Amino acid sequence: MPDEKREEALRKELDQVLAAGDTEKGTQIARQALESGLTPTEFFVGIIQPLLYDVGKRFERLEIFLPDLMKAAKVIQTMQREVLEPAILAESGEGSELGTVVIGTCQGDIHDIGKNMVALMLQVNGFRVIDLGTDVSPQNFIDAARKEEADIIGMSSLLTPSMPYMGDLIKRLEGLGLREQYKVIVGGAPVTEAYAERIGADAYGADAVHAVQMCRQLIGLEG
Ligand code: B12
Repeated sequence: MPDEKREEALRKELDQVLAAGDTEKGTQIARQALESGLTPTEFFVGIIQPLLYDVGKRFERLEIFLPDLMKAAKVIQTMQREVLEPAILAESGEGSELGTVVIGTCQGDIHDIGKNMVALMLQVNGFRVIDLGTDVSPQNFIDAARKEEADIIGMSSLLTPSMPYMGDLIKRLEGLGLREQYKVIVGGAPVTEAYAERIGADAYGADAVHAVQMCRQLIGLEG
C-alpha cells in the first residue's frame, strides 16, 4: 500500500480504537506503525495529534461526551508510556546539556499529553527538562525557573480560560525585573503564533518537533 493510503487506514483503525478505549489494541497498532517504518515522532505528530484534535471537535459538537474523551486519552497515554517513550529514549544519544527548560501546563488546565511529548523531545535533544506537571501558576513557573537557573520557560495550554496565565507570567517577569533572564515559549492547541506575539512571548511551538527547533533557536543554536 502506498504511504498515504497506509496512513489513512492507520488513522481509521486508530480512531475506532480510541472510541472503544482499547488500550491493548492501541499499543499493538503503535508497535506495528513503528515496525512499518514510521518514526515515533512522525506517528505522534502526524497521526495522534490530528486524531485527538478531531476527537475534540466531536466533543465540541456534542457528538461524544467526557467519558469518550477520557477513553481516548487513556489509549494515547498507554501508547505513549509503553511504546513511544521507550522508542524515543532508545533512539537518543548521550545527552549534552544545551540548557535548562522549566515546562508545565498552565493554571486551571490538566491536559498533559502534548506537554509530556514536548518535554520528552526536549530531553532527548539535549535539554535538561524540569517538568512541573499540570495546573501550574505563573508564580510557580517563575519560582522554579529561578531555583533551577533555567534558560527557558515553556508553558502549555489547551484550555482557552487558562491561556491568559501565559501573558500574566510575562508581566510578572517584567515586574520582577527578570524578563531578560528567561526566554518564554508557549504552545498547545488553541495557542497560535499571533497570540504568542501579542502577549510578548519569545517563541511559539506548533508541535513537539517544532518546540525543539524553537528552543534551540532561543539559546542561539540553529533550528
Ligand atoms: C484528551 C483531551 C482531554 C483529556 C486530557 C487527558 C490528559 N492527561 O491530557 C481529558 C478527558 C482529561 C480532558 C478534560 C477536559 N477537557 Co479536554 N481535550 C482533550 C483533547 C481531545 C485532546 C488533547 C490532546 O491531548 N491532544 C493531543 C496533543 C498531542 O496535542 P497538543 O496537546 O495540542 O500538543 C501538541 C502541540 O499543541 C504542542 N504543544 C503542547 N504544549 C506545548 C507547550 C510548549 C511550550 C510548546 C512549545 C508546544 C506545545 O506540541 C504538542 C505535541 O506535538 C482536546 C481536543 C484538542 N483540540 O486538543 C480536548 C480539549 C482541549 N478539551 C476541552 C475541554 C473543554 C475539557 C474539559 C473542560 C471537559 C469538561 N467538561 O470537564 C476538561 C478540562 C479539565 C481541566 N481542568 O483541564 C476543550 C477545550 C476548549 C477550550 N478551547 O477551552 C477541547 C479543545 C475539546 C473541544 N474541542 O471542546 N480533555
